[in-house]
Amino acid sequence: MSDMRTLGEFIVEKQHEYPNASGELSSLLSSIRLAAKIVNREINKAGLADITGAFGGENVQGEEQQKLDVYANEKFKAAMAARDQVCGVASEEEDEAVIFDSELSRNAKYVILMDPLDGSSNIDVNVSVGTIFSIYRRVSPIGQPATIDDFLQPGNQQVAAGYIIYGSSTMLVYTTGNGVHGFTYDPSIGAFCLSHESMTIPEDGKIYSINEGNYIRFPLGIKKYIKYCQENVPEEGRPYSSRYIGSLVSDFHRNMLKGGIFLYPSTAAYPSGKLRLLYECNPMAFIIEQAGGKASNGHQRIMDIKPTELHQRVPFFVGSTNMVEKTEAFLAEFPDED
Ligand code: P6P
Repeated sequence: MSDMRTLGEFIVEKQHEYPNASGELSSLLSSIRLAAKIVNREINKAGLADITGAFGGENVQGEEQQKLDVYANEKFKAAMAARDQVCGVASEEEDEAVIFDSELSRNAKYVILMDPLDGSSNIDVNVSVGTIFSIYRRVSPIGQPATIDDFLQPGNQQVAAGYIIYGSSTMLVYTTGNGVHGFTYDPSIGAFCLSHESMTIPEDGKIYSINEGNYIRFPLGIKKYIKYCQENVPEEGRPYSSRYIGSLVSDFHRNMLKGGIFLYPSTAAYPSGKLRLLYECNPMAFIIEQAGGKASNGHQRIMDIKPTELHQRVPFFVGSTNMVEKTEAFLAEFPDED
């Protein structure tokens, strides 16, 4: 139930938790809030406006760009640039990191990495999509242009992360390392209102989310885990449920509220896994850990992985701690033959 505290009020209220906060991170989160409102408006019109369907381009992943992908990317970049809070942006939709080189941007303390519209192929079929963002303090000297090292930091260095889910209602969920808080957009007042303070994920669950169409090439341990879910009947007698939307933010959000696990292992098409470490796995890992859950690549904590390239992919297992640990146990017990 919303208590009518808006996201803006909440950010200011929590700012005191950072003794040396200069308000820049708060201002950056406000920019994200603005861009989210703009993108939300366009998504809600998608069925009506000529903005659905393919844009005709491809992103660095070789994936066909949907018009709203490009639109969302431009709006979030513009919101960041407008207020000079970041010295650079890395995006799924940009081959290279975008370095802002104005006088003010060179003095900015933060960089942001984002998937501006995750799951966008679902837009035309009216399935929820999302924006994912990850914020770091730069490691390069202030006053200079950002460098690639600012973006290739391990997830354990994040200062904030969050997602916006454009669904039956639009929500913004974020963490700055002091719990996870969810805000539901009220279009009648144009504000995100606190609706889920201090979100936590149950340490166990009965939902597993995986694209079983890739089963044949899953690692043996994953095949064993899936069979475990299908054959094992928890004490309560209810079997596990398979729920997979094909939109990471949607599957993640449902599992966080109800308990569950999302799995994207290595597959034939994606030998290193499909999801990107920097702007999908790390932010979701930060959020899930702050909510009491776990995120790994099957044998290592996601946020401890040292990135080597901007768009690198990793196997991704995220959700209720007991379920992630069960998956890791199966992968350890049944390692694939090399
Ligand atoms: P598949 C969307 O393209 C995405 O990046 C995630 O949002 C989603 O979880 C995953 O890919 C779906 O991939 O191979 O199952 O269609």
